Amino acid sequence: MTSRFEIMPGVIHYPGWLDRSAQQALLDDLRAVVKAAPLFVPRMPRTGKPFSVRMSNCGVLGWVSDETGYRYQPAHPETGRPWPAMPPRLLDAWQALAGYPHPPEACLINLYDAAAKMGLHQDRDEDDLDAPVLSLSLGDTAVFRVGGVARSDRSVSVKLQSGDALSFGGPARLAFHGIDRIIAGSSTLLPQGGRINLTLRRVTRPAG
Ligand code: MD6
Ligand code: FE
Repeated sequence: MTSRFEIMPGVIHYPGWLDRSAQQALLDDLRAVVKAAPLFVPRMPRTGKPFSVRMSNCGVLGWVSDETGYRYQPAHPETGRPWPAMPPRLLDAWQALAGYPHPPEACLINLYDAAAKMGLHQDRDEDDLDAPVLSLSLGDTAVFRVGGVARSDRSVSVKLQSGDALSFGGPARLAFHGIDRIIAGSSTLLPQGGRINLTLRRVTRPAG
């Protein structure tokens, strides 16, 4: 039985949801995913400024960002190949924690080095906002910040450690959030250090 902390209405933190062997197994799954769908550097809409994270995706859809905007698409932006299938382990996590009757369609994979951050943002590129976004963290601890639906709302920060899960939905589905910093050297999971964050999303509205 893992503990469950509701950080604010709709944001639920499950510290240590994956034990070390489950983290290792998931990492092995991800190595196969990025072999088929190599990490790429997303760019900001309009300016083309590169993100500080590298990313990839698995699932039937993947999130990409470049000069023309943010979007979901069925193929890798550089190889043109379909994204690899979502590993069953990720579907299991969704089943266990999302509380949503339809499967996720996209899993974003973000790789942070010690200097990477993620600015405050909302996840609003999905048509289905009834499903939560489910996040899993591997490797170095991150300082995650979450506020309200207005950028200026008060925010709180929580440390996400290797193996933690975070479900982000309901009244918080459009809350602003970001990663302030990575605590280098805080985990031994990734041989080169750094952090991987996975976010599972339902993108399209289910039929009916
Ligand atoms: C990260 N996470 O943890 C960035 N988005 O590296 C997110 O942007 C995020 O953790 C939506 C829901 C949960 C998240
Ligand atoms: Fe996000």
